[in-house]
Amino acid sequence: MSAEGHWLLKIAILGDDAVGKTSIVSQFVDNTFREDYKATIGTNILDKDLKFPELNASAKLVLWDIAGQTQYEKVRPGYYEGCSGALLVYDITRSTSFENIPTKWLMDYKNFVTKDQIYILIGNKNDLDNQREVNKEDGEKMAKEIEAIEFLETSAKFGVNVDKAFIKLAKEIIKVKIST
Ligand code: G3D
Ligand code: MG
Repeated sequence: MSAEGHWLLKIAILGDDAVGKTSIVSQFVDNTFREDYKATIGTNILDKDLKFPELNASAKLVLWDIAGQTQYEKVRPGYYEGCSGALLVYDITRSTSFENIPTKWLMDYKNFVTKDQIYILIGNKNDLDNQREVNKEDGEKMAKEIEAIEFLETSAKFGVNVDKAFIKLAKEIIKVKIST
């Protein structure tokens, strides 16, 4: 394999409780969506391999999915250690989850991860358009403001844009790592 080689990328999945973090990760890793919702206990760590022939590279994405009821303050430093990027997730049917992105999740990420600040903004549950509280335009606007590399609306339930989000994020991280 070339010098670009194989990358191990730790990705944090951040956002309020019940925005769909665990559902997004299981859709990406297992192509499944579970209706019988069991709150994540502690931190779920799952991985998935991706290939990027156009970059002559491959990656193992190690996905850290934290639970809301975890004593977040205690686990936080370890959670962010060695992180290469993040998915910042809100729920399009809950505006408070959107408002917490810059004030809580991004601030936290930036406090702990100083080196690699590559993240994507995700508006999840876009299959619930009739319950929508956050416009797509507002999502796009926030993504620009916080300098996210991309904004996507996803449906973890139907697998919409989920793979795309992880592939885009990983690819950007690798590009930056190759060039530095
Ligand atoms: P979390 O890990 O961020 O806490 P979960 O969130 O993945 O556990 O999801 C919280 C709830 O939202 C679950 O419903 C889950 O089924 C639902 N959900 C997640 N993603 C989507 C989506 O894209 N569309 C829809 N319609 N629902 C979604 P319950 O009812 O089990 O609490
Ligand atoms: Mg969860």
